[in-house]
Amino acid sequence: MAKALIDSAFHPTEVIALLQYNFNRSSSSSILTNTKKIASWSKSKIRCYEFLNMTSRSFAAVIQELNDELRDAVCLFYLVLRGLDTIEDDMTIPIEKKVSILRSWEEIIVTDGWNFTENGPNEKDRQLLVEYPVVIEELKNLNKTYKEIIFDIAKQMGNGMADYATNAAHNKFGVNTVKDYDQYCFYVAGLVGLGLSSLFSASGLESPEVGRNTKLSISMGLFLQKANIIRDYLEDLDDNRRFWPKEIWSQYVNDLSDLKDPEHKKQAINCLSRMCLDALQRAPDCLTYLSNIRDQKIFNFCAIPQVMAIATLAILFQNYQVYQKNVKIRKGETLKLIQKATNILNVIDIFRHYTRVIITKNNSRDPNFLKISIACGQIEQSCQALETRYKSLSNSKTLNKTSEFNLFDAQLFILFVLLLLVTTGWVLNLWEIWEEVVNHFSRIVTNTSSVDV
Ligand code: D9A
Repeated sequence: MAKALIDSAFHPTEVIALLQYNFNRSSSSSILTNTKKIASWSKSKIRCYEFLNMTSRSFAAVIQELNDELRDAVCLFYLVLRGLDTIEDDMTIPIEKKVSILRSWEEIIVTDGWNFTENGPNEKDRQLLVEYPVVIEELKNLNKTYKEIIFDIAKQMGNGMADYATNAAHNKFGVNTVKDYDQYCFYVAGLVGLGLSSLFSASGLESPEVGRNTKLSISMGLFLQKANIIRDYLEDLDDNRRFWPKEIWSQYVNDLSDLKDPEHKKQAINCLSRMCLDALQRAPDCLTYLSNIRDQKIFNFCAIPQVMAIATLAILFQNYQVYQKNVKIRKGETLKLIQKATNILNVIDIFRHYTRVIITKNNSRDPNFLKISIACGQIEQSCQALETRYKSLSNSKTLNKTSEFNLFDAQLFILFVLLLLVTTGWVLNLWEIWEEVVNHFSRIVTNTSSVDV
């Protein structure tokens, strides 16, 4: 908390968000503290939610806000994916074994009592796989439609991951072409978007259209995954994972690892721009997707990761530190984004803001300068079009935009300075009155003393 406050010291609105967050923390974000609600829950269901809460707290919190039925489906979908990820990620599992598990994931998740205890001790979700029978048990309780969606995605993702795990060239040299990069991201993230959209439509809370528009759903996953892959360059390279496609980095350096070499600084920045450009091209689809969402809880769940991704891209862009350390958005900024991302107009504002940050950082000497300008222009255009459509639609109805005070840092700063001026003026004024009083009395004293003399 103290570090977060110091990081945000020059951003008063973030300080406020941090303080609010710490105030409200006692009214916890986990559903497990709602004893009335979970009184009837089975042990395995409670354990599933415990596992969910062991992952990111803020993300787990928005999942738990979803409507009850959908919430269970999304929670289990998340744990099914997390299990798969934990197998794929673990470099200590022999390849044949890994591939056989990945390929049979669809059967595994309906096999009573299946668990896996051979993860390396450093695998952070090791315990989930040790206790996997709780997930398998709870999957049985979902309705048929949800189950079918989850099994179908599990099957495709497991097979896609297995293809990559057995691809010798991929293991040695990493992702090759931009097309391969898109395909890899499709397996690990695009499919998640597809699965979730199908679950939303199946719940009846969203129209069938949300599930049918596959391009938009895939972009939702790709945008998040690509922002992560750019951010995690250093961490992934240290673990010998190479997700940046050779087709891109080979235009700048001879080996992916050369990018972090200070002697290639200029090339590294240009390569980073090219990677950001690739990710930014997904942003208009994400905005369109979000504009089609009707349910408030689903909206929050979908919008928060997206606004974090655009904010992340904005600080990564033209930032050489990507090659030196783990660059992250400030905790205060994150909280502010979470608070604000509750309706499409606010989300449009946020995307506009960070797009402008990127435009300001864009460098005319960068080989991708023009393409980046165009990509940003397209995001702004989507913002404009969706805003117009939304405003004319809700003109007659009550506008859903929260009429909360939205002070900017600059405005707050000015307010602060004014306050300072007023108080100093007041203090000085008091001081003058005080001086006068003192003068007055001293004159009386001197007068009386002169009379005495
Ligand atoms: C998501 Cl069920 C993810 N991934 C995320 C998180 O958001 C997406 C994994 C499993 C599920 C959902 C997500 C959320 C809402 C709607 C979505 C969607 O599509 C319509 O997925 C596309 O990152 C992982 C993939 C990108 C691989 C899909 C958000 C999340 N954030 C992390 C922050 C981080 O940096 O990883 O997990 C966190 O809060 O810890």
